[in-house]
This record gives sequence, structure tokens and C-alpha cells, in this order.
Amino acid sequence: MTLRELWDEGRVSYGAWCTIPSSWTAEIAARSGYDWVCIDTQHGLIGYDAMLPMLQACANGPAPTFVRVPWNSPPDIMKTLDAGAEGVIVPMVNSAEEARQAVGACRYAPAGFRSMGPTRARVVMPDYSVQSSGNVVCVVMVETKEALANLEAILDVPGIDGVFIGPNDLAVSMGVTSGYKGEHPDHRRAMEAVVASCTKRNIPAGVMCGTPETAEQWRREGFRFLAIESDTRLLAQASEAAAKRAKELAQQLAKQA
Ligand code: 3PY
Ligand code: MG
Repeated sequence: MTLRELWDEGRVSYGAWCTIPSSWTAEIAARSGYDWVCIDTQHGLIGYDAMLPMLQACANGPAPTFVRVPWNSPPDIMKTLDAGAEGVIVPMVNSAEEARQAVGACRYAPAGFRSMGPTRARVVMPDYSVQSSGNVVCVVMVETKEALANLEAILDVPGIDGVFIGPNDLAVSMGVTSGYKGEHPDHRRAMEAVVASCTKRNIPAGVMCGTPETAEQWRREGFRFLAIESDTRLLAQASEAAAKRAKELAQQLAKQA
């Protein structure tokens, strides 16, 4: 299934988040039962040269792939799409003008201003054409006070396929403590307001969740695409828990002796 097909189905979907620069961990993510994978080249440790084999590895699995680009910069977006990403998540989109820039970088003229040179995209996408650049899924991130203030204008921009909330940046911008559940009431209210506006316009809203339980909380609020947790944190949590448990077991035995 392509990312565009998944998007057009409009169902709730769950995503894996890759931050480790490895085609192997990306392949695991793409084969773990998620509906989509995001290769994070903003805060992940992944550069362009590592992203390419990760896209290739994900293509072996059933889950279509987003790339979170480093910034709302047309060169980053266009080069990522040329490598065959089916969709981009664009950080820090704070105004209608910035949203138009993100969408425009994804589409060829007349809908946008993407430059023509789809090196890998043309090879791996059988129906690739100038017209099919509309199939690229363009998700903009709302994660600042400024973006909250400009939300309706951002949502008015044609070609926005989804809005993804970054709870951490949003909390920093609001001057409140961060928490994926929206532990601070102002933070939670802001996230609820975003999903309510998106739902009214039938624009899917997504969010980084941290745990399946938090994903379920936000699904009930109307969020439709839910990133569960990054590979780094999943590995760190499982690794720390295993080391702790091994030592606890040894201590229990020592006490009994
Ligand atoms: C944020 O929380 O700011 C993100 O970008 C996603 O975790
Ligand atoms: Mg962020």
C-alpha cells in the first residue's frame, strides 16, 4: 500500500519513528506491524546518506514511509522527495505563508514550485509523473504558540494533507512542562483545540505519543495518526529494564543465601 492510499482511506493509523541511522533498524520498524514509518532527519541521528538505504530497507516491508525533513526548507524537502520518500513531515510551520512554502516544495507547477529531478522516485514509483507529485503526502507540524494563533489560516492552505503536533516544542513555546499526555492543562487544551479544528475540516491530526496508552488517549480525542515511540527510546527502555531486572534477580538470590 502506498502512503497516499493509506491517507485516502482516512482510518486511524499507528507509526514507528526511526532516529537510529541504520537500514537494519528501519527494516525492523517497517516489519513490526505499524501502518507507517517515519525516518526522522530533524532530531534523529540520520543524515541524507543514511536516509537513502533506510528508505530502501523500508520498501521491503509493508508499511509506507514518511521522512521528517530537517526544516521547512525547499531544498531539504525536494531532495528528500527525489530520494523516493512518499511523504514529508515538515517541522515548525508557523504561518499560512510557511505552510504554502511546505506544500509548494512538494508539488510541481502549477500547484507548486518543486524542481524536476526525481532521481530515485522515478525509478521506484511505477506511475511517477509530474502530475503524480500530488500523491506526495505533505504533513505540517504545529508546535509553537505562533502556529496555534495562525492555525485556521494554516489549515486554509490547499494541499495540506495533515497536521502533526510536536508536544515537546509546543510545551517549550508555551513555557509549560512537556508531557505527551498533556499533563499541563494549558498544553492539553492547546492540543485538543488543534485536533478539534482539524476534525471540523476533515484534515487528519497526528501526534507523538510515547506509549500505546497515550496513543489511545489521543485517538479518543480524534487524533488519526499516532506515532508511538522512537527506536532510540524503545531500545533504551528495554535495555535499561533488562539490565535492572538481571541485577535485581542476582540481589534477591544473594539475600536468600
Ligand atoms: C516535538 O515534540 O516537538 C516533536 O517534534 C515530536 O516529538
Ligand atoms: Mg518538535
